[in-house]
Amino acid sequence: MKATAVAHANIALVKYWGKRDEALILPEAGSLSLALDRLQTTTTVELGGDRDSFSLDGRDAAPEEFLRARALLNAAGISQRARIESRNDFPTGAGLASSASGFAALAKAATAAAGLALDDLALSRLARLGSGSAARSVPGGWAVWEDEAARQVFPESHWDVRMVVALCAQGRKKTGSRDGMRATRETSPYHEAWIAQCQQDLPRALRYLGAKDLGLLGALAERNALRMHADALAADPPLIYWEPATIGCLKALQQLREDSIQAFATIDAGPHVVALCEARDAALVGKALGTVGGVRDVLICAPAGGARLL
Ligand code: 2P0
Repeated sequence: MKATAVAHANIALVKYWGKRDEALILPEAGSLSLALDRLQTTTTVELGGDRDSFSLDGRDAAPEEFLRARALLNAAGISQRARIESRNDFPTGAGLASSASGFAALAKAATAAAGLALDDLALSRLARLGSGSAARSVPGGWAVWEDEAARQVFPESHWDVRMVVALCAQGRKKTGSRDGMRATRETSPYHEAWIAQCQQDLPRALRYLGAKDLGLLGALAERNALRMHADALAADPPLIYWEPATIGCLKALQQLREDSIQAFATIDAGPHVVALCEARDAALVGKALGTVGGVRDVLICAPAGGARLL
């Protein structure tokens, strides 16, 4: 009746920004991500007792998170009350995809606690009901999510790249991804073009990933992220997720490329910049981003696998 699971956050190179079904959490276009070793959530679920509880990093989870967790348990057919304890080893709610690792770990731990043996596809489908991007943290490695569940397209061992995370602000962002992508879809005049772009980008990105072509994959991922933000900036009211340090990091990566270091940016619905580079360049890239004004910390992450029980 009790189980603990670990899952890693993932960062998308072709991004998910728009739902075709709000209730079922189905994406308008496919996305591609990599799970990261140092962005990890550990969740324990104990069933039984007389009420639900959900603590996140030692505090009561927000009501919305609580409702999403209960909806996920209900969808798995778990009617017993649950005590959920979850810990992130990275900043929560700051645009570092903590909901992805969080709901993937919850799906894994809760179903194990209930004695249910779900395969990865069924587990991914379940995690998706907590948060769309959580579908990709279940299989881990390089994952594609297009419909009800995400699947791993290459294992974490496929390619020894790094993602260097530059933390460009502290604290929670003002507009979460769920509200942000809905507002963008409803009000940005560029949204249709954005979705068409993702439909072109995903098959190309998979080809470049298969060929381990960092120059092509990185450039595609950077364009994809900037176009997602162009779409969000065009919403009414506009969604400005960046801080000055975000621009500083983009410029620092441009300079590195002029100096023949291959490093490319992606940015989620928050201010932080994540740079994709070869393992051998990661320390240099980390140093360059660490000296940008306003950058608070730099985390060098390697590819990670899927959700697993401890
Ligand atoms: C992604 N993001 O592909 C994109 C890029 C943020 C920017 O997936 O409403 O928290 O729970 O499905 O999963 C974050 O969105 O949103 C996200 P819901 P979610 O990684």
